[in-house]
Amino acid sequence: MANTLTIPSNSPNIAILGAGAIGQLMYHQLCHSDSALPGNDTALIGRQPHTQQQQLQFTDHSGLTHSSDALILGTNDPRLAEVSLLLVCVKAYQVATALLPLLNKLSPLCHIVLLHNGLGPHLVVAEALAPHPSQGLTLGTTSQAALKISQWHIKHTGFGVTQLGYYCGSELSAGLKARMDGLHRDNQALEWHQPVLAVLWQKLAINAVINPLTALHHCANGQLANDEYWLQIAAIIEELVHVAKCDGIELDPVLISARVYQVIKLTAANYSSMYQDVAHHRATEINYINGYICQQAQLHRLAVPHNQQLLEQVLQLNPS
Ligand code: KPL
Repeated sequence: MANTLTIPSNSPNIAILGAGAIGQLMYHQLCHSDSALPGNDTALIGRQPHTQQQQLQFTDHSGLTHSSDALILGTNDPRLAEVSLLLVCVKAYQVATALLPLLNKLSPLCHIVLLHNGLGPHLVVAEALAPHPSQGLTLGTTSQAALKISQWHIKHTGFGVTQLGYYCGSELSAGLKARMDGLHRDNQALEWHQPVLAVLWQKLAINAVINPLTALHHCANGQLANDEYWLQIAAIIEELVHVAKCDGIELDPVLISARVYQVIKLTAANYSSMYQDVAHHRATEINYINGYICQQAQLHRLAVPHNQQLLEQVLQLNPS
């Protein structure tokens, strides 16, 4: 006898893969945005095969804590096939292992958004989506920050811009784009860029400077404004701009440098995600930040000794 699966009611329209600090932040922002529908159309996707209901806590920027009940979809839940928009908020090194096994469980019309530091996973995902052109891929990056207080309690610790742009396959529908615009709240900018890769290389420059240097020198972001780092920062940026150019992306080194120093200043008291990963003995995203620059440099037969050295030094601290 055939085993028919019935799709339970209250299927979410939007799902967030990755229930870390950024995944939960996106969840709270989408659920409480003006564009949110009555009833909850958003769920998180957990690591377990079974679905559960979970109480989440969110401490906002004014220190108020809100509680909400969230659906944590299991990886075997047939409601995955109803999801129209999948926001992938896992670390760069988890994208392939977390997302690829889910692809054949998703609707052929599902649109996927990658939101992580670094570059590289988009190439693997775009290749996996190539036989399914009705699915689409948007890439993005966020400078918002959140801290996990416990597994299901996060605190919003930093404002910042979220930048998104279409990459391949079917385009995001106007309705889903409007829903994503719900991330623009509490005066936080949400920008759409076309083409998107130039802004992702810009963010790569910020991470290629701040993340490894703070991890290696055990310091907060603000310390990198000191003169002693000036030459090294200039060299990292110069190499990155050269590689980007060979990849077809024109970046202005003066503007990139100004933006890097602006972020150093704006996040002076913060400890970068790589500093925190190293401090907690977790894998880092170095292979997708300075490692991606080295990988692309190799393709174009360019030497990038400063980025190469940072890659090797961080890998020595903490193999990733
Ligand atoms: O994105 C960041 C990170 O820590 O990963 C920056 C912008 C460097 C802020 O700390």
